[in-house]
Amino acid sequence: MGDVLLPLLRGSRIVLAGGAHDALSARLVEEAGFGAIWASGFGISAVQAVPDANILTLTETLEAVRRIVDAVAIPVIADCDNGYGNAINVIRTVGEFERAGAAGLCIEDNEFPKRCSFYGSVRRELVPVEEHAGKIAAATAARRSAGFAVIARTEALIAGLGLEEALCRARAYAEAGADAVLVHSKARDFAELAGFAASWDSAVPLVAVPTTYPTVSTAELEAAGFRMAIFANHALRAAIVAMRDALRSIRSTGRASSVEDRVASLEEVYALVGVPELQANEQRFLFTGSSAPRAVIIAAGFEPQLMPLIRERPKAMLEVKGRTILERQVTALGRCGIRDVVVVRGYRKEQVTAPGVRFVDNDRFAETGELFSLFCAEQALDGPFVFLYGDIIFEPVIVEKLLRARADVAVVVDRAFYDAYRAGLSPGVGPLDLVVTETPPNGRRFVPPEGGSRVLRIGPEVAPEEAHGEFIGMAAFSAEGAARLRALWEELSTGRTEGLDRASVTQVLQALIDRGQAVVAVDIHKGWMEIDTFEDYRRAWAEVTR
Ligand code: SPV
Ligand code: MG
Repeated sequence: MGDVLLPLLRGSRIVLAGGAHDALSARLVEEAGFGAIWASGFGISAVQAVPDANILTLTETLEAVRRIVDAVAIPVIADCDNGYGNAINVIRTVGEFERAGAAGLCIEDNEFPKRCSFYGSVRRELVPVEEHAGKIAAATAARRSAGFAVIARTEALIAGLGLEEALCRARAYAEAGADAVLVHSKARDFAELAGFAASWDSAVPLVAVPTTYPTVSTAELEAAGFRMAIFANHALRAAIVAMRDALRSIRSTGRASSVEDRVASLEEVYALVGVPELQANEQRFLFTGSSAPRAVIIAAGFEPQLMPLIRERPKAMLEVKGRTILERQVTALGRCGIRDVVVVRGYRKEQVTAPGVRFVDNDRFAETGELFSLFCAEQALDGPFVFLYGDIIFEPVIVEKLLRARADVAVVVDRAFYDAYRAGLSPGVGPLDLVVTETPPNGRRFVPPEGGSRVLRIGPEVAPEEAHGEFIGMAAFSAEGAARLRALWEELSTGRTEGLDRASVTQVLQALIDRGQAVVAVDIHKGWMEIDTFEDYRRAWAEVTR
């Protein structure tokens, strides 16, 4: 992180530094667009619930700074109070904080132990100017990189020693080699510091901390000659107000919902702490424990025909006799050895839960289709996988049969449709995903060919009278099949294929077939149901066992 702060301090524009007290607040400072982090001794002490008075040791502050540095890419200035002792202590302090990755540090001329500049009724004494100048010289001599910024801070105005003393100290520290001088003030307005800046006759840049004179603008600070403004404790103070407010509200109302609209969503927390990275790394590096493929369940869509049943939760979370559809699916997959299950959520995603599964979100579910949802889980498609819709209940034996298929792409086809349609049973409402294979199930008895029959056509365009069966919304891809699917997605995306965002899974299966890919039917005869309508849901309750 060396070499990044000094050019900022020596630039012509003022740099804004946000105070952070831990890694998360540092991320928020960075997210808000500040140019640097001030690792605040006041804040780092406050989150341990101790005063800012050298109560915490160098080691404790160093640990906090290390975590802050690890969490952000912008330069971090370590607030090192008085350097934790004399010039000899400062040598070690510089070594430690530079090695921890700080871009620079700040050392103030308070005696050890220091007291926060704003505390009233406490002893306040400064070390002699020569002593502090010696500490600054020691700091610049101890740094390994010349880019590691040493900021000297004078508390002369805080201690009531007046402008002349402040200028004299600041000049001495600049001459001792400081890269910048922080001149601290607890005046209620900017006049005191403006007076200081007007008399400042050195090229060494000035730093201000507008805490007690908050009405000054950064433009005014810049015009007065300051090159850095540190907003040292505002994130911490904002957090205290928000935490207190939320806790009191929950306590008085007895309900967490009373604060739901003013707390960060869990997803926001996940994003801040790097859960997407964790998920990606799991997929890259974790051994899943077996050679079983993973399963990808698409449960993102909103289906208006099921309102108001799905007002509060998506279809996959509907309960059938005490267990949700998703839970039933996960259990059935688990019985077949599939433990790595990825669920693509969208509509009411916060309601989608199931033990032991991983989630991927399709936040554009309202304007996208199944294929888009499937490719939201693209990282899960880098090996063999079973695909299924989030609205089917099925016997585990169907998955077992599918897993035994030796095909790169296999789809489960219910041959009962053929007989039921010919027996005059209604095919149901809405378009069905029907299938034409190369072997029509002629006659009363039928044994599919070894290895399954190839699918010729699949999707809602297949008319019931020509269909040989119904696709149940479950398919398996070998590693090779998955690679072909990904290649096709890549081809269609690159070609900006019209309607791709809304494409269905059967459309992509048909596109694979049209490109010569063998898609094999795994035949079943009943043993599953789809929840697409109220009537389906009612039937599921009547027929499914607990
Ligand atoms: C800190 O944030 O710890 C500082 C700035 O040193 S101040 O609290 O304003 O002294
Ligand atoms: Mg401090």
